[in-house]
Amino acid sequence: MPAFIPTEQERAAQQFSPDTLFQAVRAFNRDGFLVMEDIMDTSVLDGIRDFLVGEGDDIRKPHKAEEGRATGNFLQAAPAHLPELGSDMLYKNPFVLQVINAYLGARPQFIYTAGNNATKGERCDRGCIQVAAQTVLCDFTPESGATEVWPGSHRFTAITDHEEKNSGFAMEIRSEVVEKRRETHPPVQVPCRYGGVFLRDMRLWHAGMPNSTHADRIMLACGYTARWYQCEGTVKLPIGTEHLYQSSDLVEVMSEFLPLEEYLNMRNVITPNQFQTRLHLDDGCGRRDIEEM
Ligand SMILES: O=C(O)CCC(=O)C(=O)O
Repeated sequence: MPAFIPTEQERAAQQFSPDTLFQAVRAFNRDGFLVMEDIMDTSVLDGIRDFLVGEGDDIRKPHKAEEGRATGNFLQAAPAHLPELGSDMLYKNPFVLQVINAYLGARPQFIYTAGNNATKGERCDRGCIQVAAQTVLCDFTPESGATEVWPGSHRFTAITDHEEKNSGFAMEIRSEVVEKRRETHPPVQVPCRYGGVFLRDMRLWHAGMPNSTHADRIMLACGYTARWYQCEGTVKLPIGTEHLYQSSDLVEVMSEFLPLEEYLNMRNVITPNQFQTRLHLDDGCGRRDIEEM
């Protein structure tokens, strides 16, 4: 599916036209993912990228238990403790918020930030559960480990398709279900240019893929949920940055401001309540901790 790229008029208005929005929302509903390119000036990302690449050299040695120890993949979130780098620009991109408001309903809640650095190696974490807006910090190609997705899988997947595998990090889709789907709707790796944003319905089957280049492949995700979903997750941020993370007509920031040291300890961690809802759902997935899944 080709990327959505704003026209000159849309860029000037910082909004897609109703026609483009219709096509974007239709494609997102159908496929479960959407790529938008040229929706921001990449110079706002250069400083964040350089910081993360440098920091990656220190992180990649002592891997955390839940991550790809054998593979080189690790979580690495936006540096909100260095506000001069502009991480706050990620959650308030007007094109992203416009599409997500149309897809999830008015004034979604911003409930987490995270990021993945795929260096050389294999990893796989097909999972299900909201919308992740992944800003890509280099050109994503099959060689550099562009995310694999299974188009349309968000429309039928259920908790019963999942099982716990060795990684213990997240549930994976049962192999027999995956192989059956492959026969008719095989997966694709989604290319996206530096500074583009890849939206993913979080029910969509997806996998991190090996990066065969020698350069880090980093994406930074902002997670949004529909208001009615009543998600328990909060965005962990350092005290002192409150003025940068304000709610608006387009988004409610579910923030939790922490002392610097606590923020730094939490920054690259996925917390158990991040995706959990207060709803009581019949299939049990609402109350299930990610650790149990
Ligand atoms: O980093 C990627 O390509 C995939 C991201 C992912 O698997 C996730 O955020 O759950």
